[in-house]
Amino acid sequence: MQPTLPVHNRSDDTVLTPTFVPGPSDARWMPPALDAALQVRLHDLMVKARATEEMLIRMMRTGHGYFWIGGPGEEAYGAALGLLVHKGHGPAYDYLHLHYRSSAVVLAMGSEPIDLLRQMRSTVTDPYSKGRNFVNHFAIKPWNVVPVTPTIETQYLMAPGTALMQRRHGGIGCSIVTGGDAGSAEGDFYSAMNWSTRPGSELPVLMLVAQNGYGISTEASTVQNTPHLHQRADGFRIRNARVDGNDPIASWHALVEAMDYVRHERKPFVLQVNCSRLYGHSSSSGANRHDEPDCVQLYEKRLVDDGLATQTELKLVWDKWNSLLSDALKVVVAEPMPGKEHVLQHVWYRGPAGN
Ligand SMILES: Cc1ncc(C[n+]2csc(CCOP(=O)(O)OP(=O)(O)O)c2C)c(N)n1
Repeated sequence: MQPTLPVHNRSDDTVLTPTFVPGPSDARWMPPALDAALQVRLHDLMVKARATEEMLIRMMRTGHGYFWIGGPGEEAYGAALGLLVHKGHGPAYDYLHLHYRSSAVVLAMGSEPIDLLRQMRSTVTDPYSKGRNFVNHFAIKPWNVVPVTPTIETQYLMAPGTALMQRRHGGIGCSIVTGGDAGSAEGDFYSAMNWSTRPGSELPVLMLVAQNGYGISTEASTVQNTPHLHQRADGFRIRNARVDGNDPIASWHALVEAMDYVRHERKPFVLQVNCSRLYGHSSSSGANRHDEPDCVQLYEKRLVDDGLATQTELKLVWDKWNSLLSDALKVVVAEPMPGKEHVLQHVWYRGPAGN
């Protein structure tokens, strides 16, 4: 028997209107204007993601979860990306092949923080894996978010698969794939670029490489002979660019330019986003705070300097999300873990006890 989900107050302000409503011919992609309201909204979403990640780390430290890995430091470009996704189900919409630092992306798309807490604690109410996978491993079928894999970079080579379908389907939907700099040294990254550029069969894939300078404890400069990994795309004649991923405004504009190209030219684009890894690799390296540029702090200073927010208003945003997260934790700690009756659910096994 499936447990009944407890009622949880949803944070209604996370419900987003679609960035683009497809017309009969999917005429032209129209990203929303980055006006003052949207700049403030970007901050709200970045804090939503940061506060959620810091709660996940607290859960790991206090016995409400085991292993933590996540995205503090990737909120700026992540929030911008989440808002720009053409969100929906099926080939007319974007497919997302994300990695384990993509919390800001799915939270900006409208996911609820409580669901990340559920996966952190491995409760049966975890909507992404029913308590089977570790945190930040999303799978959201109604939004074409394909399951995040713990194996790094395999997602790069899956993206051309959904993009091939989208090429045949037509329209403006594209396949978006994110990953890290170390993983981009692996063969899947190069195979993905090759599959996306077969003459006459070019594919609408937006490939993002988050350059944080490390692969676990290995410095990037000891593995690849350039920090400008986007230039690897030159060899495949793929259009490419690099942006300060700690700057949500710059990231927004870079993403709009790249997406506009991929959606309408139906060809790939490689975008490198330089960002920080604020709590190290994962709980296996301690999940302690590192002294690197903090995109949320940088953006808050800018919002105040530009007269778009006051310190008091910024604090209210933090208070709102921290309070929502505390309430969410109280709900999640009371939820059940998977039982033996769940073992054969949602698996390929088709026997008497399966479904
Ligand atoms: C195929 C594969 N090889 C190795 C690993 C072990 N591993 C996990 S994370 C990681 C480093 C990834 O670094 P990077 O791609 O730069 O991403 P980051 O964690 O820095 O965001 C490695 C080697 C793995 N999970 N999968």
